[in-house]
Amino acid sequence: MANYAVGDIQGCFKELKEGLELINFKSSKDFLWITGDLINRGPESLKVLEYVFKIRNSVHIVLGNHDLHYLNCFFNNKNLSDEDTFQPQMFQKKYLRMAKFLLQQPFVFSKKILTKKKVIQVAMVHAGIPKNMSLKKAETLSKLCGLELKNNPKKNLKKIFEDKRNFHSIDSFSGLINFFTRVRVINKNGLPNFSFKGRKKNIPPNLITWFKEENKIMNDIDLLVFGHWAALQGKTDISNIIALDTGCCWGKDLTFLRLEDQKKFVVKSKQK
Ligand SMILES: [Mn+2]
Repeated sequence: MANYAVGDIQGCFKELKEGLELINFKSSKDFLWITGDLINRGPESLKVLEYVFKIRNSVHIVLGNHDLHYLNCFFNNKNLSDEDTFQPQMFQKKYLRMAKFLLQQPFVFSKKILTKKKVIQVAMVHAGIPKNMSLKKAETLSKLCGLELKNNPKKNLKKIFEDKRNFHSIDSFSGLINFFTRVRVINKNGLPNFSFKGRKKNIPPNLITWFKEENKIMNDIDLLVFGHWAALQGKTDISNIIALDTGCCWGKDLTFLRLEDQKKFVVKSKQK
């Protein structure tokens, strides 16, 4: 039995299947950790969603911004943008159970796993974790946000995208979800700046990556995996905070990480 984390799949179904073959993934005994953004931008979101749903008892998922965008379009009949690549069938009534399945997924997930030598605590988030947040606090807040979403998907999904007043407050429902699912850089007060999306070397002087300075959550865990920021090219320069989005839908790679020994397995993208 092994645990494999995979970075942002974003509808790249062929690469996902190739990677699962490469690691010899067996849904009867292994677990696949998915860092969020399962769908959108790539060509086969529907197939990815159906496949992940099929093996749902063997996956751990955290929600990403594209997953939330899909849910917002689904529950609020929002119009798609020109860049969205969802299949039209994904909005039919019969996909309600898959949309509901996605809606149940957390923003922060953690589990203890057994390596050759010891038990380690591993956590996963799509984009990042606020600085002064213990694992317990992050998971509790993730659960509370999830409950609000499930209680009123229409109203609260809309809030995540439209409550712009609170986007930069990690004390609010929409601000915290935006942090968990969209952060890349923060200011000196630990608050997110959502406009910068580039490479690490181009970060403006008043901003830093969310993981650069000490993060409280790292006192509680041995390893943190995240996705979302393809321009990092898998590099954080911190050995136990691992970036797994390597831009598969942009023609780069899909990266898998075996959590037990942190060995990486890489599949070349078939996208242009
Ligand atoms: Mn993302």
